[in-house]
Amino acid sequence: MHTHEQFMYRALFIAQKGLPAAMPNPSVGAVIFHKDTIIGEGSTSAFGGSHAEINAINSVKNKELLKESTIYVTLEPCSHYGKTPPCADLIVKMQIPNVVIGCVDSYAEVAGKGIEKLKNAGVNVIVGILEKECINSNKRFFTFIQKKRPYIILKWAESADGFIAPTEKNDQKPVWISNNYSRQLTHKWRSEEMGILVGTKTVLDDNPSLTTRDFVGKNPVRIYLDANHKIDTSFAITNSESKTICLCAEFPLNPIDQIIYKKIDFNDLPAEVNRICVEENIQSIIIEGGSQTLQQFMDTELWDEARVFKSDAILKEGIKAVELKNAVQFSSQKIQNNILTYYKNQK
Ligand code: AOF
Ligand code: ZN
Repeated sequence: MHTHEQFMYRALFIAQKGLPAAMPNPSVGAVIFHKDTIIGEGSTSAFGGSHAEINAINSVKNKELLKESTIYVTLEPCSHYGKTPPCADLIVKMQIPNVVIGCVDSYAEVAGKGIEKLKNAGVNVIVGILEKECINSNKRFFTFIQKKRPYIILKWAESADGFIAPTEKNDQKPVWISNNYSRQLTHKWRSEEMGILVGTKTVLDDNPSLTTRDFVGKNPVRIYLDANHKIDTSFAITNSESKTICLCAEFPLNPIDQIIYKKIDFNDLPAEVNRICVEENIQSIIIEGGSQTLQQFMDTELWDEARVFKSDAILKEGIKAVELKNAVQFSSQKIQNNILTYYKNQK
């Protein structure tokens, strides 16, 4: 006998394929089960494309079988006319008698109306199978809608003795930065988020491009802090490789062509960054330094995940690494260069 959980796990697995291309739309997985066979599957297409239910239904060869099937979906089928017609209507039209849903959609246009539509049409509906996992599979989407801020990932590398970088006089290059594996992984991580943010000092010291050049993936929107316009066109972050936003205290006298300038209050940095992200529809950001910027987010509790490369190197002195607060350690995988993942310990 199969359980609802087994099919929902499969739907969750399929849903992963849709990210990051579907963002800021959530990625959903749909599995259609008939008697003892899975007859159709689908995930959300790239942003603006079709929803998971349509893709799954389209993949079924014999549409007659739908009338005796169960469709498993990780998210409540939509009830609104967005870029596509409502999935709930399609399910009713195809006469699928059973719908098993992972979690309710918080998006105001849907928010239970999809379930209502199905029930009103006489469909059997079960809600809440692997609910936590389904919400987590679209953590960026749910954070953005429910908390009105982006999902925030803090990322840094630190030495075994807790330094984020050597001091200037001790100009030893940190070993993890030259490591191919960690660099590629960092670029993969960048491709998974809609935005990437760094402070002024990081741009001045490291001259980063903040692109995904070592991984096939989309460049996130670059956001850099530059209160007093110290960063000129000699820095890679100002090139035209991706959309770039400069957060400043006053608009510049000589703006750089391709940069979008946003005035913010630097006394309230995390809240201001969130405001700009909401304005620009940036659903998630990865913050890659420096330590001061990272610490400000950590201290105000406006963060969701911290990914820390822990090196074996001993630096003895340098810039102190970020102090973790309210964090639960999630994983320590030696095989992955000692990457530690923390999640905020929700109150
Ligand atoms: C579904 N199945 O696979 C996804 C859903 O602009 P649209 O038409 O693409 O609609 C976007 C909204 O639809 C999005 O905010 C979310 O509420 C829901 N996403 N719904 O039935 C899917 N991705
Ligand atoms: Zn839909």
